[in-house]
Amino acid sequence: MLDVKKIREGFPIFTEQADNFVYLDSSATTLKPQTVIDAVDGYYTKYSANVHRSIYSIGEQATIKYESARKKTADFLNTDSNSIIFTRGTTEAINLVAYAWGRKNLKAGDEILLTAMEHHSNLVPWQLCAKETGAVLKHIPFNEDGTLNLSNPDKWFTRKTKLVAVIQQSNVFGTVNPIKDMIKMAHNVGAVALVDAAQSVPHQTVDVKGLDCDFLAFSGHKMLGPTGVGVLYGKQEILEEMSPFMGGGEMIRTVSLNNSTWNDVPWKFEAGTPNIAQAIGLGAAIDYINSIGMDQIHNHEQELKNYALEKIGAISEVKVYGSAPDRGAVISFNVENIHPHDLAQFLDNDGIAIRAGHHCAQPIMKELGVAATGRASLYLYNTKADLDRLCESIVKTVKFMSVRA
Ligand code: C6P
Repeated sequence: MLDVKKIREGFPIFTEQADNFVYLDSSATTLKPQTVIDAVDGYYTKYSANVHRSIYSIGEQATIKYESARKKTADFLNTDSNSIIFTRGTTEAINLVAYAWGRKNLKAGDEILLTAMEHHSNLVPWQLCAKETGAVLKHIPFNEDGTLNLSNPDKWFTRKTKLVAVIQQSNVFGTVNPIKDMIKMAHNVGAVALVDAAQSVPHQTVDVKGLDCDFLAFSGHKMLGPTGVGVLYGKQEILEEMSPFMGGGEMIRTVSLNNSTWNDVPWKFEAGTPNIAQAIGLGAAIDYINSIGMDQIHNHEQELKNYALEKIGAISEVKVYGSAPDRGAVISFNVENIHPHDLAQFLDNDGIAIRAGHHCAQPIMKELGVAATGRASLYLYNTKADLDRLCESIVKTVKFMSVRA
């Protein structure tokens, strides 16, 4: 059992905000513990120098801390440091692959296999790539319960499939997809497999060696870290073969007026002064998660999710989207006759933050036949009392709206 009271004491926002503050939007971004804020602040106040170039003490200190954040990230994913590229976030990590791998390796007629439940960040980069290369996009559909329809894998995984890019945990349904099986199916047809792990790495143990994925992307700010830092994991032999994504300082070995040679992986993909403070903050976030224990966090979230589904499901005016047996603590729902934006506004009046909108997954909304949904997403600092407050406020809003109708 997590000591949530103690955990909340380590998050200054709970002191700064009013007593009735309930945060249920961790899929968008998480709150930050003091240890992460201190790590970022410590870089700026104590050793604010550039990395990999400064031959003086604070420059060396900054380099050591930056590279040690890479090592922590690598250990967290069960891999080696040279497979970890710091990016600005999941979006940039996927774009890096679409530009630096996709444009070099895909040609007309090749198939890029995605799913119909991808976030825009794992759709749009491939649309751009397909337009330029002539590759064809295919999308595995989802069932009514929010699980992928994998009943006919041979239809999707073919000799033409060259890249499979799949979300590990849906940011709308919470569904945890059978990613390991899908990576195997991708490899069986000779395709490369990318995992969008933006919503999974913060909530469950992810072992890239065990999964055998070729690429995996996630964001620091969704796992207690700062904004402006994310990670692309790539198998080293694939990264070595790839051309750089962006050109500039850091990523070069030699430059002449007309030609350049490249730095080693992973620095080949980190052009310009990197996001030093943010990467160090991500390292502190990983320390924090390790100190609590990922299994404990996961179990706590699962317990809250079951409680939430039971309580929200008991409100007759509420429709919950998705009922996959294996799902994370993300619950999308609508309330009869109330637009989700109105609902979010009413909940905000009670101090409760949920997200309302299309969640950057417009194709899912289209399939569900709705413009938007409300969404409650949970993390280690949430409690059953938060969910009681959510349900009370929904019921109050339903009553208020029905009196006015
Ligand atoms: N989803 C949500 O509220 P960035 O913006 O690059 O840090 O993450 C993009 C992203 C990619 N994949 C998935 C599965 C995601 O959930 C997200 C971000 C947020 O659901 C903001 S739209």
